[in-house]
Amino acid sequence: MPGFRNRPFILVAIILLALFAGGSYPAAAQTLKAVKERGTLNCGVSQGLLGFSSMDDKNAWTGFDVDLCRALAAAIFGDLAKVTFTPLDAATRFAALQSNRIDVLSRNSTWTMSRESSLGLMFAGVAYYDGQGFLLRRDAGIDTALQLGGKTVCTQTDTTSQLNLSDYFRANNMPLKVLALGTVEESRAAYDDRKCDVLTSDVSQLYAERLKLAAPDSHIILPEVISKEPLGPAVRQGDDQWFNLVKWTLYSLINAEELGVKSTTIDDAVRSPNPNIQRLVGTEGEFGEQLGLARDWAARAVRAVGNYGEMYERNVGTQSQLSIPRGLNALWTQGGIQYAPPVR
Ligand SMILES: N[C@@H](CCC(=O)N[C@@H](CS)C(=O)NCC(=O)O)C(=O)O
Repeated sequence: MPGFRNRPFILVAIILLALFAGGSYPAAAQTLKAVKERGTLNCGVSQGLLGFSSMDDKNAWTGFDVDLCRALAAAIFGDLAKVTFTPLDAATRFAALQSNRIDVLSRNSTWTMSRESSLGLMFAGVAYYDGQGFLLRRDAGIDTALQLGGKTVCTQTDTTSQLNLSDYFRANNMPLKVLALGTVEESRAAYDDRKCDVLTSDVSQLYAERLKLAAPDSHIILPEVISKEPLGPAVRQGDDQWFNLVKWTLYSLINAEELGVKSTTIDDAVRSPNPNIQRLVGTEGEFGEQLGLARDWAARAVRAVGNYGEMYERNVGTQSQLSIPRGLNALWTQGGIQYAPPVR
């Protein structure tokens, strides 16, 4: 029989298939398993950016990016404390993800095409819609970025800020002197020492840096926003389960705000007759199980850090020193563009 003559070939094919299925498929879904076995989530954050990730006076990490990781830890373990933070500079942040040093990067990082197409990473969503701006001394007498020609501008290496800066000056035919430094501390110190006239970065970061200057009120942020900086959590490519878990945890915080579910009302939400709320908090459906988590994964996340709006206001909004208006980060129902697909 012809089939019999082909037996060695079929056997080899079966062995190869078994190796492929056994070796490569499960390897792709290893992150959640590794995190659970380790008992802690490894989260990459910035080295110190007020409102996003910095140490408070009790030496605890605090901020918007930090809370996103605490929400993940709460969703996975039911315990917001099961997370280890690794502070990373702009240059080493993506390598830390590639080399498995961290499970997720939550560090004011902009979602761009090349970071996905050439670094083997994926952004799980937009946690904060930002854009690049300019900060300078009020007494410089400049009120539009188009008057910045010939000025020395401080920026940080290995960031989108550095690239957008040269694009903007070139597009507007303005001469530019750049002072690109390795850390945010160095940029601020150089600006403070008047080694540069202007500081450029994501606007949210300018708000944070201005507060650290000796007299914050003597510095202004110009009205121009010269780029799109959609900031969000990044993961490695090739682990769809983990990607989904990070993405839907972020979305669950945004959906919770839209549904009026807060950290303080989560226990009432569990008894809600609203099917949208029931699916979110796990009293209906098996959405948590499908992510590899407990049924009440989203309720755990909201109980730990609050919904998206609570997380925003506490860290960077009205209840914080930064007082950044919600702007684009308001929900789509409130004039912003934060919009999460439904839990269904
Ligand atoms: N969103 C931009 C900029 C990110 C960035 O690293 N900005 C600097 C400039 S303020 C920063 O946050 N540094 C914080 C740190 O070095 O810890 C990007 O993804 O490239």
